[in-house]
Amino acid sequence: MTETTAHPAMTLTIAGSEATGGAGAQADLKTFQELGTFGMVALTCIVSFNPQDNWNHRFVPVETQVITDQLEAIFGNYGPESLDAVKLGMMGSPATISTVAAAVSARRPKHLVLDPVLICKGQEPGHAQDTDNALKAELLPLATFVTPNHFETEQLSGMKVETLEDLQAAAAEIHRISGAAVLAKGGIRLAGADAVDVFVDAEGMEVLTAPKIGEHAVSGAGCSLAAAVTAELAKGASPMDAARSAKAFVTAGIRQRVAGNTPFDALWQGGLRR
Ligand code: PXL
Repeated sequence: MTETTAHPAMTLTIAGSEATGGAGAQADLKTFQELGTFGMVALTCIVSFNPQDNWNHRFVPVETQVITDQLEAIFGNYGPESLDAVKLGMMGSPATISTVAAAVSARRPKHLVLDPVLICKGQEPGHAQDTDNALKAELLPLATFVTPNHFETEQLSGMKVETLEDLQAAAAEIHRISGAAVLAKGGIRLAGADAVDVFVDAEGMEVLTAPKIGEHAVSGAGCSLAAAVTAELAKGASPMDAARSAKAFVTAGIRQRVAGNTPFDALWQGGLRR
């Protein structure tokens, strides 16, 4: 038997831990593995749901020096040119955003997928305006692909989104201000039988639809979607094809979701397995 060195596509997520395995870095890493890439994680924060307090989030930031250290280890080991695609998930504070922006802009990865996590399920919108502003000012300009949900689409575009036409206009606006490919997710938030997302890049616009599976948001859908886009881009897909594959991955994972005691189920990344 001969030994060889494997050359899988290399993917990194810079994201928060969500201990129950539904969302965050755990969802990203499982998605990376499921889609055949070599996954890496630099943690930005640790989220622990609180069963004694309505499953609210307990949030602990990782010290900025420790974030820098993790990225030094990763990029030192493989070299910036060896990382095929990098995903940015939950940052949680302006200090974390500045640290990550500095580290990433120094390495210039080919694909930088920004999941602009502004709030998590169960949190009140609008409590972290300074984080939203920092994300828009410092990370959005670096992104090559961005995956805002309904709320984040409104925040980033400054537009109200109630219809598919609104979602298309807002996605086009985010593309205009960022230059990035945009996959704006209507999810369960727009009326109608389908979960509708809008993809737009310099080549044009496409509406992606899949029948809604229930009326409840599923934990990990947004994280897994952006991670699947990251994995597909790392393997060489075009942004449009990455968006289509990621939507199919997430739709299958929502169908095969896992239930626990939280008020939301968790997507399972194995949904496309036969
Ligand atoms: O789903 C957004 C999200 C991202 N990252 C972390 C989270 C959550 C939501 O709970 O905890 C770490």
